Amino acid sequence: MSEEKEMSEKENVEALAKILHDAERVAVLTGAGISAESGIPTFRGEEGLWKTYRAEELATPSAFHANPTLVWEWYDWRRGIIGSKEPNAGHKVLARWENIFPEFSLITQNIDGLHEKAGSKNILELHGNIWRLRCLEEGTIIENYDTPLKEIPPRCSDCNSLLRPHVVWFGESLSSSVIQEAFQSSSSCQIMFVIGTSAVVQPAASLPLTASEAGAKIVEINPDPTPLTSYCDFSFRGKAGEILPMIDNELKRESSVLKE
Ligand code: BJW
Repeated sequence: MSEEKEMSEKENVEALAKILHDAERVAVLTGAGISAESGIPTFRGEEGLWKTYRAEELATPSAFHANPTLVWEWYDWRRGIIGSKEPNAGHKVLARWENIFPEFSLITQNIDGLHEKAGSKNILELHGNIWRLRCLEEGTIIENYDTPLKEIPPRCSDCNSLLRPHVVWFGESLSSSVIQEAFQSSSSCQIMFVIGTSAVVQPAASLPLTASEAGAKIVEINPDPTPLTSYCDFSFRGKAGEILPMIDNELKRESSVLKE
């Protein structure tokens, strides 16, 4: 990293920490990138899950209808990876922030459960959770942490119908209460962090635009630019597990200086 870039990143961190110190309403939208440093593959990009598997073969209701075993094999494989991983420094900073801002909203597109594992309590999981299974017939939802699953495809213990992952596939609606709450937090926050998402999947990608239109400052943390970058007040080109602790350390420093 050149000295010039290092300086400007440091200055950006300092400027952001000053704003954050006075903030009362903070919202965060995370995507697969925040879990990349924990060892969980992202979806798109060079190492993305969909370089090997085509989305339309696996993450749609019609794919599941056509071949539930194939889809479940993919989820079983992912559950095996996710189950062995731990939250990283980025997840941990966000868990801490829940306790320091008067209003803090953590909105995630991730289904891996790592925010919860890091200690975050109030999480809006837009796309569901890989550790929950839903009965196709009765709609009942169960938690299941087996890796590997005992049977593929798994079946409901009550009615023997197929269980499906309790996640949101392309063409499916998100939970209306969850997405409503996410838009509400986005439209009322003063600062919104957008971390580790390619910002191409709707309606999640519209949340930062809503925040920006309502006057919030937008902070992006991502090694690569995204369609949102031009709307951002702060763009950190780097890894969430490195940038978030830098911001958090500066925020702690700012708070201790002001207390003296
Ligand atoms: C790092 C890093 C590090 C790496 N630190 N960063 C309006 C317009 C156009 C289309 C639509 C629209 N409304 C709805 C649609 C259709 C569709 C859609 O958006 N399609 C687009 C692709 C065009 N949306 C839907 O179908 C949604 N349903 C819906 O809206 O219902 C109503 C409706 C339906 C149909 C038509 C109209 C209305 C549902 C979307 C469900 C998405 N589901 C998935 C799978 C979940 C289950 C599973 O995991 O198996 O969710 S798809 C997949 O993408 C997953 C993710 O949550 C989601 C977003 O991906 P994410 O998190 O951004 O990951 P990546 O890999 O894309 O990006 C990672 C980023 O991290 C990169 O930028 C890296 O650079 C970065 N990174 N390392 C920080 N260390």
